Amino acid sequence: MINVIGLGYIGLPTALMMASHGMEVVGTDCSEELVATLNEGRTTFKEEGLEDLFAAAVKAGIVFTTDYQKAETYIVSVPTPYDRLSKKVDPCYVVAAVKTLLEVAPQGAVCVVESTVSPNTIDRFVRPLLEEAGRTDVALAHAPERIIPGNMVAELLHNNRTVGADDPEVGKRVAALYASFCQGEIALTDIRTAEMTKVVENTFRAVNIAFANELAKICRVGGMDVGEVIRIANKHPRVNILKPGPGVGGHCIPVDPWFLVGDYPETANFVRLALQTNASMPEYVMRRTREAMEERGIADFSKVGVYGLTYKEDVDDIRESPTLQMLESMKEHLCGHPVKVYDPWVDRDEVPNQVHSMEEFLEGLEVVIVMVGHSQVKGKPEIFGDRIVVDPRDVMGAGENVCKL
Ligand code: SAJ
Repeated sequence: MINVIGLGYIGLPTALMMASHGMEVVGTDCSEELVATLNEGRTTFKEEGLEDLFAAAVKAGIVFTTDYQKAETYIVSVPTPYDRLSKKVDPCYVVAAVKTLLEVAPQGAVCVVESTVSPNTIDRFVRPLLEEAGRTDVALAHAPERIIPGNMVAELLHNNRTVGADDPEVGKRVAALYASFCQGEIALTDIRTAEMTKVVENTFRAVNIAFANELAKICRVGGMDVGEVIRIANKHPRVNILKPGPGVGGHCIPVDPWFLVGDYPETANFVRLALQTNASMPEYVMRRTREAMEERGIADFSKVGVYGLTYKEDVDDIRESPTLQMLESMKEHLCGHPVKVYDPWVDRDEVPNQVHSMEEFLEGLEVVIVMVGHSQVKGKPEIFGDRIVVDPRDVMGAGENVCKL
């Protein structure tokens, strides 16, 4: 039996995938509310293909509970926040999960950590737990997740994966488990290397986006179209620059690279600068909006609305979203009058002055900042009528009223 610990954005699809591929799976989460929702037959977030996968897993007999089980294999997929001051990974949830599973794990069980951790976290914080509990019979492995929100189900099936283990035989057993649904290649390595590759992958993306964002600023000063520059440069067979935008959000790309900076402050200079560049973008969009307003003689910020609250298009996740970052920096400029915000993917009230329909949103607005290119508006500037559209993601197409980064 497999006990998946943590049923969030990664644990839930993973548990469902395993159950729907014939494995006996129990999903455990500390949130009674979340477990109750799943047991009522409802998924806890929106994701392409998740409903069908959920139905297949329920049919196959998946169980959701708050209790840890006696299982041959544990998959730990709990959050790993970072400490905002030290920038280091905070392994408290992983530690708590492993401590609890050790209380019930049978002899020789395998504990696979899927949560993203920085290199050495397992050696420093998890391995000692086994020793303290007198449970060195439990084998450790690390199989960092790689799936992208918005395409999680397809990526679970097709992405290559990494499995790090102390014992190559354990590595092979864990790889065989993933291979029952994963059609990608599964690389076997040791635990530290697996930890490092995960952080490196997200750091690579953060650095590439930072380069694109810096190019956007350079092109603005130099009077060039950054979109066209990148499009043409990317025709080179060895160049692949990502897209500039209003900042970088989500729980991974703006967070994981800090683990390297936190652990290697003397050496990770380039990474630090990339993160700072990305973090400067929401404020940059604000300034760009002011410029666009000044050019058209608009001074009143109550005429400005922000479209999009999630960290990227067509997902409902708002963690670390550029919009939240921008609203925070706007507070100073707005003297306590929050701008109107609308996101069709976010039903719940998350920020002040959030509205829940496009009609209500557009009423009285002269300027719309499109922070997220949801399919609802992508390529459809007519939705915003003759309003000024600030378009930091370059998703609205060309238009007299459209202002790019
Ligand atoms: N973004 C840009 N420009 C781009 C691409 C993205 O500004 O060209 C922004 C997005 O709008 C968003 C942020 O970056 O705000 C991050 O989004 P993303 O789509 O790049 O990545 P995530 O955070 O959804 O998922 C990443 C993925 N990592 C890599 O592609 C290396 C995913 O495979 C990981 O599983 C995930 O992090 C994770 O959980 O670690």
